[in-house]
Amino acid sequence: MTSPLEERFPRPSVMGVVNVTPDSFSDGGVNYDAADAIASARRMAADGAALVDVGGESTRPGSEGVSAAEELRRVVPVLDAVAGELPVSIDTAKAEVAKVAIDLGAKLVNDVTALRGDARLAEFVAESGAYLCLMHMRGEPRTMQAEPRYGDVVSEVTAFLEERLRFAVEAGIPEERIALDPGIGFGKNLQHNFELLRRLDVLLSLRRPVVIGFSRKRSLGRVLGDADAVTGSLAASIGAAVAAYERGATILRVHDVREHVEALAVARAVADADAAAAAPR
Ligand code: HH2
Repeated sequence: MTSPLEERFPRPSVMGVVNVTPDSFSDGGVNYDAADAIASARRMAADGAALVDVGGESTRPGSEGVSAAEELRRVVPVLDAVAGELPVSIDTAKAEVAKVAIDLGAKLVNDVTALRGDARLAEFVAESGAYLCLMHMRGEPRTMQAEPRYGDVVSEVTAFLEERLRFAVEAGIPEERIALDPGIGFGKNLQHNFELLRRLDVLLSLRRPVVIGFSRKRSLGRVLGDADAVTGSLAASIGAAVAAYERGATILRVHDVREHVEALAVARAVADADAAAAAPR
């Protein structure tokens, strides 16, 4: 029996991003070569990542997606080398890829389609005992940033994730193995992304650990005044991660692990001091 997700990944836990892709928005293909990806994964774990998120398909705005065969070609050598030795998650929507990854030792399936992409994925996660992250995305990567509109982004994202959580539990995945992610930048503009962080308490009312992936996303460049930014800086990413942690996020998905681990350790020390000061004497 796997321990509940919140015990295995206490607040704040850092998830390091290893994109084994030539075309990710955030890192320009630095980990496309398996040897580079393996070295990055090991460095991230040594720097304090609680999880290393390995992905073989970019979901950047405008991207088209790749076949399962191509995704496997990219991620298997990396998983082969590190998934038995480090805590690894697999960033995929494909049951076939998730299955191979878990057989090689991956502990969590990070599905940006929230079990809508592949009908077999829910059943497979249920059987395997893996942890699962369900993420909100409006539309699909190819079209999602074309003027996204919501009535109230926070309640719509929360209602969606509540429905997907119910679906997952009905498919046999224990609730205590599931985390929820509002999907920063997935069919959302700058205002939507910041509103989701500002009112994170609404998503937390579903009583599941929350994952936030704000690292390097374009809203962080745009909020600093660059209207055409396609990425955000490290400093801006850390600001967003600390703000997300302080509003209750559990797992922060980031590209620069050491810097985020250090910043979050300080934010955590402040929260601990707060809790100690509030405790009855
Ligand atoms: N963001 C990206 C990919 N996967 N998974 C979760 N749970 N949350 C996220 O916010 C998230 C995610 C996009 O970032 P990145 O992996 O750096 O880029 P790309 O999709 O272009 O590879």
